[in-house]
Amino acid sequence: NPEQWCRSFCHFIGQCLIKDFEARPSVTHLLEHPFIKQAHGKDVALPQQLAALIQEQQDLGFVISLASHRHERINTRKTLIIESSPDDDLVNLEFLDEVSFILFYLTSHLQKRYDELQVYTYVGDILIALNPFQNLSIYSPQFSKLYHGVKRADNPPHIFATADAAYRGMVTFCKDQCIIISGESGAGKTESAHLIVQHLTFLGKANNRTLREKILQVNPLVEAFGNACTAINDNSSRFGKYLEMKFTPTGAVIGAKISEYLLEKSRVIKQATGEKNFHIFYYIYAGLYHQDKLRTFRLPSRTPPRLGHQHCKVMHDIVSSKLYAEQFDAIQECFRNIGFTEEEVNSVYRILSAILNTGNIEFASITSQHQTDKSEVPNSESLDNAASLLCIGPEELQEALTSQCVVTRGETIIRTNTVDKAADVRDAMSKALYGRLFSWIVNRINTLLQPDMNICGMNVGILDIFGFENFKKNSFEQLCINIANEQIQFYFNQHIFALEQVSLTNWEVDDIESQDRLFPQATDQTLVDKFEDNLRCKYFWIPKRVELCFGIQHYAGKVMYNVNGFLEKNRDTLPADIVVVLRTSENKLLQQLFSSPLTKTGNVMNVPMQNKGGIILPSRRTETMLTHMTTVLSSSVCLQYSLMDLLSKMVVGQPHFVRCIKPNDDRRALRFGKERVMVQLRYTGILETVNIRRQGFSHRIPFEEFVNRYYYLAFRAHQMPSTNKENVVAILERAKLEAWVLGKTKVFLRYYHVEQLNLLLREVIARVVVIQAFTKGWLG
Ligand code: AOV
Ligand code: MG
Repeated sequence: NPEQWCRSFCHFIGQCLIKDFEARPSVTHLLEHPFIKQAHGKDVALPQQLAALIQEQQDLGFVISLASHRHERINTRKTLIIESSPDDDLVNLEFLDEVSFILFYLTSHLQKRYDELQVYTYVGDILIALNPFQNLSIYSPQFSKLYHGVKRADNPPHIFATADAAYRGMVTFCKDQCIIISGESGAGKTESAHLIVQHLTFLGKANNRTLREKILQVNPLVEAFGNACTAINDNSSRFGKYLEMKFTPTGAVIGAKISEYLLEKSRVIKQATGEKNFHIFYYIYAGLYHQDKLRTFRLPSRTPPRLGHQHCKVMHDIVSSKLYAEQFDAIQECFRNIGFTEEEVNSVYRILSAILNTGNIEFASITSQHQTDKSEVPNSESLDNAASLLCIGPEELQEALTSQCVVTRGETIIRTNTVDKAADVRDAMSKALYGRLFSWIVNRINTLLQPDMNICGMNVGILDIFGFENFKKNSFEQLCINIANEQIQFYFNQHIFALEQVSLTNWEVDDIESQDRLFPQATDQTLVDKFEDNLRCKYFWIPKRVELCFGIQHYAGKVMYNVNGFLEKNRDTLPADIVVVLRTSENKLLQQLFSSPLTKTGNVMNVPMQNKGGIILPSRRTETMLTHMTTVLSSSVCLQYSLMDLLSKMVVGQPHFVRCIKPNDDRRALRFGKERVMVQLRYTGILETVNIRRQGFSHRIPFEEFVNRYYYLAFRAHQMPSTNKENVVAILERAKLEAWVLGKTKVFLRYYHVEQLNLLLREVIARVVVIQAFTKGWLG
């Protein structure tokens, strides 16, 4: 059988070449290989097909991909295949042994699918999503219908199928679910999150159309404020977002709630070259310009510096861009639909305009005989504008910017600010205004979309955070972002590879009081010194020749960080004088923003995800970066923010994973960078995942829980069988499942067992409902 021969031949080559493989042998190399020579020598003719292929192709990947020829499929580059195949699931592939070889094989497999526009692939119950970088026609309502409540294997893989599984899980078991989307910057997390919300609103049959529209507008609204154009992604999320959709026990959608995590506020005052401020600033500037309202909002007709670098050009781009003005209209529509009052929206615009004006306030030093460290605002136009928009007195604002009250031993002393210090206070004020405004919008949305308190609901949560980043210059923001990603990867590992350990009791809270550990006298240099003295870890190093830098080997790659401004960014303080003056505002919204107690982050307290002083560490020391990272940071800089708070909240829900992969860095459609994909597959641990999904028992369910969940399958509703081993077996046999294992207290199941059981259960329940409805009608 030539095909079989071909397969074992490839397998054998693979085995032989594993070692050379890292060096990426060329075709000539390959033909030179002793094994092939030997094969020729023995007159073993290479199958023509294979020989031709080796000649033709420039790398080993194609030899390997030959092995997957058994699923010969027509190349339907333009037409979409609505038909499932064994290729859909990596678990069905053969040759899973040596790491590099297999990774290459998997990559080739994904490439083949990508070329056919099959961007989704399963690894068991985990979804891999390749970014298509073009619009696909597979997200219409017809597709939502196609993926509604059917067996997963009936359709090709799809993000809707993952949303459907989460929804089914929630309705069938009355258990909260969460969908965790990961991947590097620009991989497609945010788009995936939108698609999931779209499908869930479809499934949740929002009876009133308004609620459905409201929910669909939550993401665009918060993203206008929290996303921005970066060097990697034009619509990059600059905050982490956990969106919970709330449902009734029967699965009707009744509301939503968002939690925000760690907004990159520093972007308000400064952006790296080629990057932009948050979208909303451009939207309102263009929108108000076209409505001829710049003056009403006291916006200067020359571009405020916070919108970009080269003023004239940027100015021209903003006002001539139809897109920005359209987005402005869309955002206004979102505000209105979700239920914000006109007064509130107006206040939001005033605060945004005030932030832009604040950026134009400049300081000059006053040198008198006695004092040299005093500053003033020589041109008061911007200051007056900002004060007027914020409804506060301009003198009071100037005073708060240029001086500070210090209370020592019961006495109040006024200290003047230098020019630099005044500029810092100005920037801290802008950041605080924006951060609090953002939190307020999020909280307001939550109030407006809160379900009726009397309904005891369940939810599906969707986690979409900023992806792993590695720029030419990386700072504190990148460190926070990359650590958050380490934490998600860690959570994934915990869940997939050590499922039985994931319970809150196995986690210990390490009481690191971050506030106490801040060193008041520290500078950026002492920070590096501290790192150097305290860190002996192979994942961390300080380069010899570059000053104020350190490097970290993250799970997703090496990143060099520049320590400039690290400590200040971590402290993120807002002078009390500013709070005092902002509290005098006559604007209701502004009063609200600054009435709640201050936190270190300058954000409003009731944001649930800010770290409450503790970082959760896994009790068992693992080899993952995370453990090292938390140690690195807690012993030195003490990062204030931990995503683990959020994750620990989520472990109570059943997780579903979506792993987004970026096929190229040029954002080009249909371009598959083999090397790029392979690296991502490697660091996300895809191979281990394939293996564990293939061999392992992904679900370990205690007998009691199992019987309570599935007794309908083998017993009558009123029977209430006892929750023992025998009844577990009875149910498993009735469901005709094979290859399960019984432990002392738990039954060990593979991921597809659970899928089958759930499907059967749904059918039984559906029958019961029909019978009930029938008898009801008959009786009544
Ligand atoms: P990210 O959320 O993972 O990056 P996005 O979801 O913003 O990435 O995706 C980046 C871009 O890829 C989008 O703007 C789209 O142009 C394209 N894209 C992604 N998914 C799809 C899809 N399913 N169909 C069509 N185009 C898509 V970051 O937020 O930067 O980590 O911080
Ligand atoms: Mg995003």
